[in-house]
Amino acid sequence: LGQKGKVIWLCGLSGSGKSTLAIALEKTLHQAGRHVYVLDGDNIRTGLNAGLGFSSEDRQENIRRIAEVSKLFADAGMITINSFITPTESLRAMAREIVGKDNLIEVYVKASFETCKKRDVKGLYKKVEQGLVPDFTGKDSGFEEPVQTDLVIDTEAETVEESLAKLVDFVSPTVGP
Ligand code: GGZ
Repeated sequence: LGQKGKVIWLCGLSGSGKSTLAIALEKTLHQAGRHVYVLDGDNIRTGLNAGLGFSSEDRQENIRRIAEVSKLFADAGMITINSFITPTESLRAMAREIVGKDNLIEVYVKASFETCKKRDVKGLYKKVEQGLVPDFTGKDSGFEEPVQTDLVIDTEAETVEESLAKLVDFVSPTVGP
């Protein structure tokens, strides 16, 4: 009865390309008739998690709540695409535990700190340089590269089109119509 929900969890540095891929994947799955929704900082950190910052405790609570919400969405038959830095192995393990390992596909959107800094799509890295962003991931706050992830998308080596094609090919067997 109905379609089975899944959570596609994109992790990686700020500026690595998570949002771009999340939105492109959402469009592709939507066009294939799937009920899909993107969760990201723009709709989570402004609302549900408005009180949370970037200390390790707050990041943990951020990810915990997001995982719980995604689990509910999956129960409701939705595909959720999560776009969050999710900087540590323990946070990623917690998310997998909460959502359930069979319902979560983890994707590492890979780009180095230097590359993200060069791109600086939102001007955030400039502010980081000026010392205006405390606990910034990759600078004063750590980022652990995922060691055992389901898929790595290297946005330094691939075009957006190539990355999207890889992502769609990978997730389609599990979420496709
Ligand atoms: C990292 C920060 C910080 C700090 C603000 N460190 O690229 P963006 O700008 O638009 O998205 C980033 C977002 C990261 O939030 P997450 O919820 O994904 O982080 S975590 O998974 O670690 O909980 C970035 C912005 O917030 N931002 N301050 N100090 N990113």
